Amino acid sequence: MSKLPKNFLWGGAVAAHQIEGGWDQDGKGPSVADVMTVGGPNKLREITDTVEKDKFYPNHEAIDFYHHYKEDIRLFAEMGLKAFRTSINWTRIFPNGDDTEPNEAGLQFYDDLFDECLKYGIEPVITLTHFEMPLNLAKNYGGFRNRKVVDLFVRFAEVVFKRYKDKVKYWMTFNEINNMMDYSNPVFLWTNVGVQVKAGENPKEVMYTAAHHTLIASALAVAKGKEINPNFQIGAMVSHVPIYPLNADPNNIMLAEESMHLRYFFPDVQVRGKYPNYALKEFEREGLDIPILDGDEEILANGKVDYLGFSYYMSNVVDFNAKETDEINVQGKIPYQVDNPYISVSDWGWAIDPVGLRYTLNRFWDRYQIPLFIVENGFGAVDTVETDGTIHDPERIDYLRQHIQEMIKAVVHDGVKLMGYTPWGIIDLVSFSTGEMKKRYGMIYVDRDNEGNGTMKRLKKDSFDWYKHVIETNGEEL
Ligand code: BGP
Repeated sequence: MSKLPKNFLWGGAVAAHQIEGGWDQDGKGPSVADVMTVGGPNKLREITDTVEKDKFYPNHEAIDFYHHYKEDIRLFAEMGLKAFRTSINWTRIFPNGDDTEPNEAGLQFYDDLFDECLKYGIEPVITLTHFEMPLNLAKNYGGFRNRKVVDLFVRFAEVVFKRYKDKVKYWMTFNEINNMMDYSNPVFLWTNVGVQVKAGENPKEVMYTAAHHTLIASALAVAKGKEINPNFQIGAMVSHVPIYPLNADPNNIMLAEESMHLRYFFPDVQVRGKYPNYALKEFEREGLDIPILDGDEEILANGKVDYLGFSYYMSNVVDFNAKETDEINVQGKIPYQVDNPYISVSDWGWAIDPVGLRYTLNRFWDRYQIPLFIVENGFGAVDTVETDGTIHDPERIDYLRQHIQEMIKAVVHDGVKLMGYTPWGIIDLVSFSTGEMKKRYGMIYVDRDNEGNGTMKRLKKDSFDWYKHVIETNGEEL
């Protein structure tokens, strides 16, 4: 059997706001992530309007990567990573989003960070924004419901594209741009697009308005990036949770098919450069007034992405006999969702489905025929440090092994074109949905707890050596 390509990008992924800390250092301004307090399993994180003195904000210090990045990248290099995915904290560059000049100290930080990666031959894979919109743009502009924010985002993109044009080749515009489809969950609208729905508004209309502006911003950024460096590879990034029918009842097949529009809407626009008919029909049917301006069609058509990056953690199942629900939880429950009787779930209720990854890769490849990139996949679990400092995480290794096996089948057996694999939380970090530290993903442990105590010391877990060997053998030995 043939093998994974030699240049396959084995890596690890994080997001600036979940690791950096230094939230107000060297001129950085507050972002939407900096006013989110701690939640808990199945509880939404609380969004505060401003930083309140008596509240704990886990992202403010996170794992202090801002000061530990050299040590951490040395560990990534030891693991053999060929790619490191992170984001640029927008408010390090434009503290308020609408400042006249960028903040030089912020720009310098990423210069140093990328240099450090390149020193070890690690390719930076950069998300322009991973839930890090300037708080000022969310509060005073209404986030992406306001078209002015499109220009401010594109200006930010232009500044960083120009600055890092010789250091970064792989980019993505918005992290998990499609999370906002779950607009009943205020956290997603807040973190994705800086939007809060007001009483009396149609939340779906607000969401699609912000979605349209975000898609325009993404397309304009892609076009701008290609102008600055035609060799850039600029991708989309979506959260992908495939939706299966519970059984062979044709009603369920059709329900699952239709539910998948929730997942495909954003990549359909970003890859194909135009709105899919099912969305235009939905706008018409529901009388949604979306501010699509003259010229927008052209902008979308000129800003198609080069590749599709996606996160994959779990799958969903629907049954048309189930009661339609709009229940809000951190898993973003969809209408008609039921449990999958064939698979188990993690401690946080995430369905563990490695085959779903191969299925996803094939569905995406068939639909889009552009390179794919698995930029997040991982297992959140509680880890225990033994008295001798070792950390045994066999469940995490199992999860990753099974997913990598299915990924290899998709590439080697099915012929899917895949650029790389960057598992999520290569180093422990603040959980996005819960704000916890105890939901750990890393192969490197960080001594820091839910309350913000700990030495920040880094320790290798068993998965560290395991993944190192996987990379060394290019996936031959798992
Ligand atoms: C994705 C986000 C990440 C990340 C991950 C794991 O949705 O892109 O930012 O955190 O999920 O989720 P959590 O941290 O909630 O376990």
